[in-house]
Amino acid sequence: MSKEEMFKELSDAVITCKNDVVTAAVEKARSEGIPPAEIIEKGLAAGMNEVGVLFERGKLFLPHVMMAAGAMEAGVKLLEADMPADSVSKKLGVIVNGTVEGDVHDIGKSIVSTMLQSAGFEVHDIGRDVPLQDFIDKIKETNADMVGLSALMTTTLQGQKDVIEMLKEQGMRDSVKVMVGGAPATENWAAKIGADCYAENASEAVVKAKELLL
Ligand code: B12
Repeated sequence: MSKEEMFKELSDAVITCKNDVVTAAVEKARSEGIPPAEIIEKGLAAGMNEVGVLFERGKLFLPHVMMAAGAMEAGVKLLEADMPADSVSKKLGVIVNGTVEGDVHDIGKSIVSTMLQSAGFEVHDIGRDVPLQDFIDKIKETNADMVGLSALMTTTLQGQKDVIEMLKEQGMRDSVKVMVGGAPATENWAAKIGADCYAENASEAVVKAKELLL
């Protein structure tokens, strides 16, 4: 089976919403030596995006989306063991990552955390629907070099801007880099709110974090 066929199988497995089908497809791809990051981004996440498109067109309903999200999470969990953070080498930097207040979407944010961690960053994932002040508190507590702010809805994007304003007000803006992401965020939005960078997906987040912190 070619790599492309394997990615299609992973993507279709997420669309079927069945955890065991996803697990089997992940095991197969893994045994073929496909790197975990590719299995996630080109296979599982592609399937989840397809679910999003079908949902937006009214071809699928919310329970289906929730089940697909569960199946995707099961697949990612399986791969997390393959991407251990290198605890021996010096950490590349400390990153606080979370989804802003009012927003419960966390699949993409969690993938970003996993990939940053496996690239060698110390990641503090503070979850979803996170009160904005909690980002500030966690940055202080961990002496973070960077904060990642995820928002999946146009209505919660504003939270990214608000955190930047709060960092300024509290005199912390110069000591922490801000990376924003999530489907409605864009390069333009990041520039407009004064973020240090925007990344479209988890691999790009790793590249940009390295650019900014190393
Ligand atoms: C799955 C899903 C859900 C699941 C979430 C499960 C979970 N645990 O996350 C459930 C069913 C719970 C859900 C609920 C809701 N959802 Co919803 N959901 C989606 C869906 C279909 C897919 C999102 C997803 O997981 N994609 C797959 C992942 C891998 O991609 P991703 O999240 O984009 O992440 C990647 C990048 O964006 C980036 N990234 C993400 N975060 C970060 C952070 C940083 C720092 C960086 C650098 C990069 C980065 O990297 C990731 C990996 O590559 C989207 C549709 C879509 N097209 O996005 C709607 C969508 C986001 N939901 C939507 C809505 C409206 C809702 C609800 C209000 C219910 C409803 N009426 O549909 C509630 C929200 C409640 C709330 N207060 O938050 C709307 C938002 C519309 C808007 N206003 O903009 C969307 C766009 C669907 C739609 N068109 O209506 N949803």
